[in-house]
Amino acid sequence: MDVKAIREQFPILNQEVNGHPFVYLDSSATSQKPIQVIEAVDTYYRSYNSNVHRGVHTLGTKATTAYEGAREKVRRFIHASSSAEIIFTRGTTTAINTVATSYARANLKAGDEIVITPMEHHSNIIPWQQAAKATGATLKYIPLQEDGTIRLEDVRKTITKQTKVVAMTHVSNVLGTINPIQEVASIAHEHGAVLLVDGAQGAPHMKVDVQELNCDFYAFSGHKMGAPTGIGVLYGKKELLENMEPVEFGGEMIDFVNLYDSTWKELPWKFEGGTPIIAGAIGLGAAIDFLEDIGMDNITKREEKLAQYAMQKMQAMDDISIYGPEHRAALITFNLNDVHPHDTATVLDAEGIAVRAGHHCAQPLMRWLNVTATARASFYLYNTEEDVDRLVAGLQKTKEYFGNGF
Ligand code: 7TS
Repeated sequence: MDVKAIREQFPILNQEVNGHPFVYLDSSATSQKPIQVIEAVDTYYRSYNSNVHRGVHTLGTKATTAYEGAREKVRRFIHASSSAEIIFTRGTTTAINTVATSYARANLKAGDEIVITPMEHHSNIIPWQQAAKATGATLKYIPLQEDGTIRLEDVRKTITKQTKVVAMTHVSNVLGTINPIQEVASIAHEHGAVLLVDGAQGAPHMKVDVQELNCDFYAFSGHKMGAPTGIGVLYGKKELLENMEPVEFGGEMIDFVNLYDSTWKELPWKFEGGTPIIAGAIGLGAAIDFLEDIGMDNITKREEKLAQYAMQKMQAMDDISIYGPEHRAALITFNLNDVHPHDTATVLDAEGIAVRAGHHCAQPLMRWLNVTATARASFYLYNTEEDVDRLVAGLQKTKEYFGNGF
């Protein structure tokens, strides 16, 4: 993988921030966008902007072909068996809410259980809290090991015959833990439960084969994989989606509308009420082409190497706490002891280095870690060893700046 050539595709990286060459280490929040994606969106607006699935005019047909073509690219990207199983959403959050509203509320009753983990992003906790409140179901948690992983024996103990839904992140946005989705899917299915996977931090970084994982739902966001904000995907097994009610009603999603009742279009359109996210979907299609040209396995290997390099360098520092397991995705959540993470992020920003500080939308996990906030450096295919060296130098500077206590 030629990282230099890849970096040239990301114009935003080629700038100075606060007088220093820019280092972007916040891709878990949102990734930067390659020129191919920017141009695909630009071309749509400049030359064939039209609504989709309507009339017969030439530009409208071209827009429809591009929009539906993007759906087919997503299908191929996650190895779904049919494009009817690919629903465009606003992002991971909307995708999870769709399942928690439509599937869960129709299928759960008092006494049933929803099983999740304490490492979930708020987007994969709150929709289930709300579904539990609405249905009388109980929300249960698979315990975490000290290193921030889960054990399959605990998964087996937590999931019971009462469990109807298991929802779990593919990759933790804080710990970098990669969960054993295929095994969890088997355990869920043995008990008659469905498994929803939050793929927000999975799909951008590794090959996803939803048939091999055998998950029932897989949710992810385009903006974390080079595409624009405002576009995401809900994958669902056809037989489940077919039996689910839409959550948004209006134009686009209907078949016949009578005065007092209506019928829905077939999959996937019954879940896409209103004018869809046309430019976003076209941008996502371009992002998938870009990632597939490089190869998802190459991206994963490269990120593993970079994560190892960063871990070695950061573990060698004094007065640093690093959270999460040794084997991890390409992100490192940490605290410099005695320095507030917002201070760390501010000093790094003055050095032109962007990291995230805060609770990372995972307050229950912060409580489990016994911290209120952390700093996080997260990597993507355009990051280099030099970026890691700049981060480490910036952290040394932070320690000098906040000298006391070291
Ligand atoms: N699930 C996980 C695991 C995430 O990391 C995120 C976003 C979401 C769900 C929500 O995605 P959205 O596109 O619907 O907002 N994570 C982060 C993050 O780690 N920092 O900023 C956003």
